[in-house]
Amino acid sequence: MFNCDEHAAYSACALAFRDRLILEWNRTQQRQTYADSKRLYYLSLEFLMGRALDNAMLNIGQKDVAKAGLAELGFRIEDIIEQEHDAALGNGGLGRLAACFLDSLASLNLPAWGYGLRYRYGIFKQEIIDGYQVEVPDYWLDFNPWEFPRHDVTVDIQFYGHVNRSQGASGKTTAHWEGGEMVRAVAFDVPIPGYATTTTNNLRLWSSKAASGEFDFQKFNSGDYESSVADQQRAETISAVLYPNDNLDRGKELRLKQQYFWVAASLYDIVRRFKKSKRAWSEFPEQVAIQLNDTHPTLAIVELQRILVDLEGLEWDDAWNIVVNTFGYTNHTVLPEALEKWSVGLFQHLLPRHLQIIYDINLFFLQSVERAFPNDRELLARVSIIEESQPKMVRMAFLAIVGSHKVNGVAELHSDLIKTTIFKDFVSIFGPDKFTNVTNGITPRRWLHQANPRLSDLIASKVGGNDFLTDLTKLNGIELFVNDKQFRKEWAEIKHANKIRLANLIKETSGVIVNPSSLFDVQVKRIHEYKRQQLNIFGVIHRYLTLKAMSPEERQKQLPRVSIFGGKAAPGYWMAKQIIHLINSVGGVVNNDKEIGDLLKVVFVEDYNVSKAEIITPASDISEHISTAGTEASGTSNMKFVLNGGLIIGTCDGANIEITREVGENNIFLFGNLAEDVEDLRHAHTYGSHTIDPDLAKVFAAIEEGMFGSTEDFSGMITAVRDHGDFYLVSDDFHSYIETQALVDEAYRDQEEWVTKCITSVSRMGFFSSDRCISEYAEGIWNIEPLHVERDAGVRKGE
Ligand code: GLS
Repeated sequence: MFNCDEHAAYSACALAFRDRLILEWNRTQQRQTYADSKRLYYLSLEFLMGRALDNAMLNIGQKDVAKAGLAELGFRIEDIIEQEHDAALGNGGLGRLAACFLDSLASLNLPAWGYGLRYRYGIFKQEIIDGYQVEVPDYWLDFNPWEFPRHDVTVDIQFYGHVNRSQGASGKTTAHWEGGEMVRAVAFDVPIPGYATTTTNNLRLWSSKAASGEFDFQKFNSGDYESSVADQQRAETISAVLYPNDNLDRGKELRLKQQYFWVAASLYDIVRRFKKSKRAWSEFPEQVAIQLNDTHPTLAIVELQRILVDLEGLEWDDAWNIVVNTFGYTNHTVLPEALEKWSVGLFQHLLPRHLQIIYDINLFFLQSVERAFPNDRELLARVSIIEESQPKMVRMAFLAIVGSHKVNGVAELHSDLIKTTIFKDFVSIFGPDKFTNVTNGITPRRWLHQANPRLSDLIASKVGGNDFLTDLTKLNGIELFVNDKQFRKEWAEIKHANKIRLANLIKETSGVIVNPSSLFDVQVKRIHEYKRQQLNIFGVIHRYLTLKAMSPEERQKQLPRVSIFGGKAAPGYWMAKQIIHLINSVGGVVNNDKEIGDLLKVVFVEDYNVSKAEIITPASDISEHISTAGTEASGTSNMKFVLNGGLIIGTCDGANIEITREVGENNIFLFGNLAEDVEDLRHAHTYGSHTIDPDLAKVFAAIEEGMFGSTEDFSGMITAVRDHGDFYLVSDDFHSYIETQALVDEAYRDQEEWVTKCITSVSRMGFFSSDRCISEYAEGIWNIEPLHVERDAGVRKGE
């Protein structure tokens, strides 16, 4: 008999759903073209989508049917879902936000496309070998039923070359970008189904290949085998790999090539679509909104100006008006090491015409500043798009601000910080209205309904069905049941079952056995000094030393805790890799200490990704969002954890602040110094005396005595705090962190009160839906409206 294994069953199931998606995708595109209303284009170098099948089944509303069908064939749907490889075209929060936005855009019936790159290799797979991170390539395209190659949609993209000028009959000079080399962009379309709607939007990912055809037969035939494929390989390199850095710009030429390749192909596509409407160019911003997800796509501003002026013959000022009214820019970080700058020399070489246009944009901008603020040369130097350094650099964030009509941060504190620090001068120049805040959100479909189906069902049973999934403010309906015994019992049972599910994953992947009745303390996110996993692991060591110093009787009174870590370090980020190594080394000692037993376990979950987040998030009791105040722009996993009935220990940073405002101060464990004090503390570290917290000093002593293996391995982490100015304020916040962790223990002992806190918090999380967030963008920045869908009944605009 034909052997249908789990992978074959997955393929069959995926292909069946994909058929359905493609039908709706076609209808949606037809509807949008027919309605001819304004569209949003979301340009992002990262889309961290995760798996598609479960999401497609749930959004279409046919998961039960699939489950029954698979069961008839002898399969469990969970096993089939697990066959799918994560689409991991992103590093962390920024890429996952883009994925949540696509879900909301479709669910809200908004006419929108995503544009990105189809990397052959997504974010690397992380293996932990002897406690160290090892990176393994993520070749995810072996079988991907969720993309449609569009060999009919290609664009040739130019690089290098030189600029000539010619004078037309009218006397007007035109620039011509000539020579250089061409690379072909091929479109791959990924359908994005909305929840409980037939709207299926498009995510278009570009793949690179040689423009000159497959490979050079002439060279091949004359025996020059290697160079016959060299062109092809060089072209394919552009979309080969995702840069694995989060919050870090390394200024590599290939990265700039990726950026131009992607924005040029996307703009060509967008302009081609607009031109079909035969409207006047002045109407472009009424038809097209383009959102820049961070500065990565900023070249789109320059490219559109080039298209309008060089290719379409518009006057500079008319073109620039169109450009500015089309673009919006979202800033996702204030960290200086993440703010993109490209050397003028590299620009000159790779994109000579674009550099000229940037110079002109800068000239006109500085002239306008000079008019408004005469004789302030320092201001001109500070805001110039060109940094007069050695070498000269193009400041991409400044270019993005000057070329956009709105600039937004991603949480209130962050939006305030950009206005008062890195972009302060631009607020004086453009006025405060250009700068706004749109606090991030998450899609409750994936992050509650899909990841935590039992909790989602329990909530639905109390708030009158699944409508809360499209209007998350309806969650407040469960506050009425906070004292309902049966409801509370089911609530606690669900959390426990989720913890058992995670305990099983931990056992399978790391061999460590954890007790699901312990307090599960989770910190999963990219490993970064500013996110302070080092503070967490130092705290864990402090706990271990404290337990060891206790009498056995006293020890037995302590609350058992499992400290769970997960996250990738950028391959070149040495300190982050040291942190991973320390966590694993501490685990190796603590987990095998018979005296300690279940009182403390330390686990590092290998290869943290979206699918693992779907298991980890619903299982946490407390999660850690403990960045140095003022460094984490928003954070989004903080929202996911609270939505899934876990509490937070965190600093007054990013969206933690708004979460506190919503859930109430009694339902969150805040600690540490405030953003406004950070600068003074850093200054004091450098210029005053810097004493280390005594409890932290004991932790350092234990590490230096070799309690967790070779001390050399961890010396960098210690000296960063003790000798190199403690930039991330680990010592300053240590005491407050330890004390607050003790409060967490105390609170968890009172399970009745704990459950009350959790239910109350969930009921107040409505604000953090990405639907709210996208609606704010749609109204305040994009000016787009939903296209209401009634199957087979045409289109209603507006409402
Ligand atoms: C980030 C920020 O670091 C996060 O705080 C934020 O939640 C996310 C989405 O806005 O963007 N910026 C970045 O470069 N990577 C991120 O995750």
